[in-house]
Amino acid sequence: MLLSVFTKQLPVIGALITSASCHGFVQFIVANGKNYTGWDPGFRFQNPPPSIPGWTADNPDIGFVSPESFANPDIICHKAATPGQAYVDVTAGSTLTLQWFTWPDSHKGPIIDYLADCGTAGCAEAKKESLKFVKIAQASWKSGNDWASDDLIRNQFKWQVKIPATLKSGHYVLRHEIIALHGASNVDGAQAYPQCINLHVTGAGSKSISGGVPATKFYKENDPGILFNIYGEITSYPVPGPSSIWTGS
Ligand SMILES: *[C@@H]1O[C@H](CO)[C@@H](O)[C@H](O)[C@H]1NC(C)=O
Ligand SMILES: [Cu+2]
Repeated sequence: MLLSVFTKQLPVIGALITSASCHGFVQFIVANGKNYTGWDPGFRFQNPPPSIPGWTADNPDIGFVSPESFANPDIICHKAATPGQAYVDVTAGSTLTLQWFTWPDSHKGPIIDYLADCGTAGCAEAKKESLKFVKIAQASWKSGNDWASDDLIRNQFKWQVKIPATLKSGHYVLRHEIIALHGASNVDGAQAYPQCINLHVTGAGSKSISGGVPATKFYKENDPGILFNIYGEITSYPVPGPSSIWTGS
């Protein structure tokens, strides 16, 4: 399968993955009953890369973006990302499923979803620095040491995102992200795993996204939800990023 292609072609990188203990990426996206391919880090060895809705990223170690880079374009859609050339067709108001290729137990943290409107030009040529994102969903600490990431693992690495029913039809980038906090009690110890996917939203909605911000403005190294100790007794967790959720109402 995809991963075997990956290890067959580059055993050195395969070893690197093992030493980095293999974090994860969104391998499939299911919407309106169709199953689409996300960006697999192994696709970097295909020339040309496949035409898929998932944005490309330079992440051969299946790694993360560090808080040192939170003001850098790498935080937008992962390292050196370029736009996906296809779209996931999804009806406003429906729920799509993002299927991660594995996720480690240790990597506890929030799972956050954002949307940006690509405008009439569509997303395939989008300039990521110009995308203005709103948060559409967030899940984080639940109780004890149980986090949204544990829900993902319990659900066979599938995560569901509902597209707001009133969202007007058009082309959007879904920015789906897990922030792993296992090392986050140290400055620059948090790990962001953003994944971008192009959506073609259809339906009768009429609401445009408003109040979005560039992803380079989401987080800072010292935000209370970025510099956070998950090993003490937790009573609350301040989810990082924009404080409001865009619901389309
Ligand atoms: C999507 O397709 C892949 C590859 O065929 C499969 O492994 C995966 O289970 C499918 N996902 C869903 C939710 O149907
Ligand atoms: Cu990891």
